[in-house]
Amino acid sequence: MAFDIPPPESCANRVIDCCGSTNDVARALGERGYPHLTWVAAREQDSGRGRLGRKWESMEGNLFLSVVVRIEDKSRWTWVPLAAAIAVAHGISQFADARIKWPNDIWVGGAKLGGILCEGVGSREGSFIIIGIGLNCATAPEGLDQKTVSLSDAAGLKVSAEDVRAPILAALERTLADLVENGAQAIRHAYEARAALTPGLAIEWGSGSGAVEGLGASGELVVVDENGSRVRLLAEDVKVRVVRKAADGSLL
Ligand code: BT5
Repeated sequence: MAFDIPPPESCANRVIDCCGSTNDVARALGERGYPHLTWVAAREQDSGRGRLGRKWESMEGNLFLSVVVRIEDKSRWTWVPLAAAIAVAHGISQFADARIKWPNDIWVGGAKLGGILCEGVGSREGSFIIIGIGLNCATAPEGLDQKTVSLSDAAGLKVSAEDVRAPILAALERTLADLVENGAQAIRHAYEARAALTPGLAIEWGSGSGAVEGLGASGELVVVDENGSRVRLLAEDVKVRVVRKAADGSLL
């Protein structure tokens, strides 16, 4: 079943019953000029999406949250996905010790707990970014091409979308303010403290394989490929898979 986008006035800073994708509802809010950090969440989402047209399995009881982000200095924009991931990890820290799998996955124990989809929008009201956060609070989907986990299972107690929404929004406000005021360095340090793809880890991406070096100047993942060449992976382009760990930083 497809849902029409509800009137924006009835969605701003609210939990709505259902929609196709909360990112589309937030986009409509942004296009109407709603300010920085306006959010919308849905109890049900029937066309949740990930990057590159992938599907986001959206089961009832999980968090589907999208936020309008207005940051004037566009040189900061490439850091917004990592800032969002840091905010999610901090926002759920009372329930789980989450890692960030570059660029946008939230991992617990090597399984995917959540994902973030950032979309840039140009509009007459000014350009903005939509941060879309999907988090398996109650239930994780089964039978996917990667391991998944729910926050309730990770925490060993029932955790609802209501329990995490406000802490995540508060952490997002702090992290984005940090990015605006202090620049990428603040985000880089917070990311490194929670990075799942640590230096030396052997990974594969769309067209190659190599070892992780770290983050580049724009938040891209710098890797050294099999030929010893440095390659810069951009968040919008790649799906990264861990192969196995190289303790000395070399390829295995
Ligand atoms: C993401 O994409 O991880 C970003 C997901 C963002 C979802 C939120 S929900 C609120 C807002 N509204 C939307 O429509 N989207 C955002 P990506 O890196 O492309 O990962 C997609 C992959 O994750 C899929 O191909 C599956 O392998 C896996 N996956 C799908 N649903 C999952 C789930 N519920 N839990 C864990 N993994 C999932």
